[in-house]
Amino acid sequence: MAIYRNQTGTVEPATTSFYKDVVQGLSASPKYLSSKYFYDVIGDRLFQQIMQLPEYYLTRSEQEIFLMQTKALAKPLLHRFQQFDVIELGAGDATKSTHLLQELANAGKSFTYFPVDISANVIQLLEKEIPERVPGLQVEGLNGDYFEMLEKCYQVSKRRKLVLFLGSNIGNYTLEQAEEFLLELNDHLLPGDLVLIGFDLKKNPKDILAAYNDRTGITKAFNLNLLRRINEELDADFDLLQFDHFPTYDPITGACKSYLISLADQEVRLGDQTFSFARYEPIWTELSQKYSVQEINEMAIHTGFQPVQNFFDCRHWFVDALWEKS
Ligand code: AVJ
Repeated sequence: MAIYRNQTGTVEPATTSFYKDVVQGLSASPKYLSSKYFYDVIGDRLFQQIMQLPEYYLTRSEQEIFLMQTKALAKPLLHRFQQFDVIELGAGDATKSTHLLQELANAGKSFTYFPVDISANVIQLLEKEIPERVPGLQVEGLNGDYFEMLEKCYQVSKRRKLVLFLGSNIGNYTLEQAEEFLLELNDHLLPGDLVLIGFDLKKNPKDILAAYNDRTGITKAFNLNLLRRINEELDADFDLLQFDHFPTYDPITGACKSYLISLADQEVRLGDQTFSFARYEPIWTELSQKYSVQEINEMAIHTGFQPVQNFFDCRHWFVDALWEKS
């Protein structure tokens, strides 16, 4: 029996957008599922483990930037703005941004930090923990849609904004979707406002593939968790042993794609529908787009921003790009 409960506590999986998205993806050819559904409680926990993996360089590279270049990151902001707010889209545990917040607070600036996340749980934790890490900092967590919450920030204060979108979260968008997202972000800002966006850079394909195919199988479990979640919340009967994890990387386009591969001819039930999988048929589950510095600078211009400064880790594997709204 399905155990998905909506906010009124009733069980009706067939009406949720999760259900509709899954049916649409499994009815398509080739099949696909959206990586945004990776992040339930178990998925959050698996991603925490991924960030600790020796192969998963992204988190450590960006952490190095925030740790080693904190003053340089703060400088353009302190230079331009008398007063400002910092908004973080998809704040997560805010480990990286805390270094910058600390630096800005040390500079004697009083400002508000607005972490925005779709997880209410994450926001509750941050409102409690950030003031403990940065004493005196004003924190106002916002739980909901990125752009609606951005509008809310402007209602609360008319101060200049710095918007953080870190961790290569933008990599889950196709190039087209990323441009669309940045255009909409631009639309929600005022001229002179700043954005700092974390991009994973093109590099040796072996290093990229290893990051999405760790030896211990955590990334495989993370990918398969999507099927486990569908079983649990949408009344399906995927056999997790009959699917394998398969990441690919195309060094020309920079697209790192992960798939789940059906290991047998099989039928899977979802509610009252049945989906057939051929042996070795893939389900595309995730895009983790990699960029060149030139592509990033061009995207800034295309979407109404001016590149201000790129902050790299020592290996130039990752960049936090600072842009100003033109
Ligand atoms: C959280 C989207 C940045 O694409 O690298 C990690 C998620 N997927 N390992 C990424 C992820 C597989 C991650 N992002």
